Amino acid sequence: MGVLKSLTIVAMVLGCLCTTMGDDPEYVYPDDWNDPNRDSFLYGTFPDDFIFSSATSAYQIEGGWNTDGKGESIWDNFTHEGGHVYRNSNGDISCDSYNKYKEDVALMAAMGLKYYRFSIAWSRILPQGTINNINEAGINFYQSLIDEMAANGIKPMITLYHWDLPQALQDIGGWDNPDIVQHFKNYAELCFQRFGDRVPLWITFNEPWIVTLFGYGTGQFAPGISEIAYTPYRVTHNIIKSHAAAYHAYNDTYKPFQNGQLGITLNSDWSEPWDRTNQTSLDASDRALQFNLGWFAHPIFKGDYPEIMKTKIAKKSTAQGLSESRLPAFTPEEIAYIKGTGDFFGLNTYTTNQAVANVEDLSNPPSYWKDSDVISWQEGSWPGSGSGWLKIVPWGIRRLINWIDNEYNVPIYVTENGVSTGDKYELDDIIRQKYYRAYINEVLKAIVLDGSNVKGYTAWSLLDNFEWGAGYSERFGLHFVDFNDPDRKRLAKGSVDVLSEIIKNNGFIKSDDKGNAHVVTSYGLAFTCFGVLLSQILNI
Ligand code: PNW
Repeated sequence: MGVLKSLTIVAMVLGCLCTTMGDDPEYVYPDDWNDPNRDSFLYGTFPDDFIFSSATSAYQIEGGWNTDGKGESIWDNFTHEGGHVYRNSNGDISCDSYNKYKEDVALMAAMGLKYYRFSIAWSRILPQGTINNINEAGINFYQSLIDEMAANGIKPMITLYHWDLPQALQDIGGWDNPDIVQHFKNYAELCFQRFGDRVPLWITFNEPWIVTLFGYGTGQFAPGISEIAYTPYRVTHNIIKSHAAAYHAYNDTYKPFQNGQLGITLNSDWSEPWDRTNQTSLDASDRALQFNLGWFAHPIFKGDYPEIMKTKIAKKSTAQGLSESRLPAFTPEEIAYIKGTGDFFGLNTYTTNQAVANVEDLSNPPSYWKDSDVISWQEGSWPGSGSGWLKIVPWGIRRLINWIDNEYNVPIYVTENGVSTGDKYELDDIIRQKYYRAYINEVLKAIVLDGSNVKGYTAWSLLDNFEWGAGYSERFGLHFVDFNDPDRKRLAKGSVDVLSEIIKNNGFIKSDDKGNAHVVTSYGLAFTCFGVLLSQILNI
């Protein structure tokens, strides 16, 4: 009798527990993040004109590195040189999208995507980088891709520069030579002329912060130059001028009849103040963002570099015995020319850091890394991914969007967001499925709860691909690609279903989760009934 009595009580307790669980707020990361105010799931939909997209870049997926008249790029040169990339992998073939682009478009169509973000390989259409030698075969490739997309109702969001500078231009100094401004403008105009009638969204640069720091500062990425105190500031100066030149060309000559929008894509982690009750901590977080996003966005959206960069770098340069600041100055004419040259803010973001103030460091040798006087780190306990730098912190994207919205007040497109898993065959990519649901939900909160002006969300990436210095060892794809298969077969991962469902519903509809809640609730009811029944029989 004692056993039966306890069984009854257990059944009733379990029943009540399960029934209430069904109504609990949903957590996508229940074990790691459990702050209901911040982390509870939000059901709801995106604005009607919200854009869902998926992204790739030319060097990472196309292959065909020297096919049909394509010129060499700095990434061809850098990978072929050897010693820079994990296992000395390269993008010679990669996903072979140069030949398989129709399959790629079919994958997008199957997901219900209406936009696709890809980049043009500058040296495919201008093999030497300069306008005097146009490779029509390269132009035809992108025309065919856009045709195929149009046939499937998919519109292009085109990045002009996703890191693959023609080697011939690197040979004359690349982004460190001010002549690059005119070369970039010529290349951009060619793209506007040939493709612009069908392109609603143009992005001049992808992540110039990575270009200038990894390409010219640390040398981890092509062209492999490592000088961290002066060169990144000079290179950024030229990149910003190049962006502005392309914007004006588009705005004056093409936009009036092509009606597209042109912006730039900047990358940043959210910088969480270590102590939100401490002003020094709050300032450090803001400084980290100013030295990263503000470096590019302030000149473009507000005019000139952020005040904090100008004062800090000038003061340090003097202390370091220099006669002028390492941060170059724009003339008043340049400031006026650059200010306002963005129709939107493209944001690539993946993760979050914590920030705390460092003591002011005026010492030699100078370095970009010392200039902001911020110490950043990630908590070891935060959930990880296939990339060492990428910890999964869903709430960070919402805070970052709010920061950008407050700071610049321009339309924001999330142009990249996603997560890597390691190099193994895996189609049920639970980490990525949870990541997309959680991060996209935080974007929804930024719009619905905070009123941020976010116009679109882009998942990185459509395919597993060449992940720069990590080669093929980190997989970001919604689709698995077998790089040992000469046919480079693509297989949909589970995250394809998750994203397709979000796209179909234009957000998160409660009923699509009723399945789970119902199961739990009905288990609960069953337990309760069983308990009640037992108690009746036993007359307890
Ligand atoms: C972005 N990091 O790059 C790029 O735009 C993509 O081409 C790339 O594949 C994607 O993010 C995933 O990494 C980054 O080391 C590359 O911190 C490296 C870093 C961050 C972003």
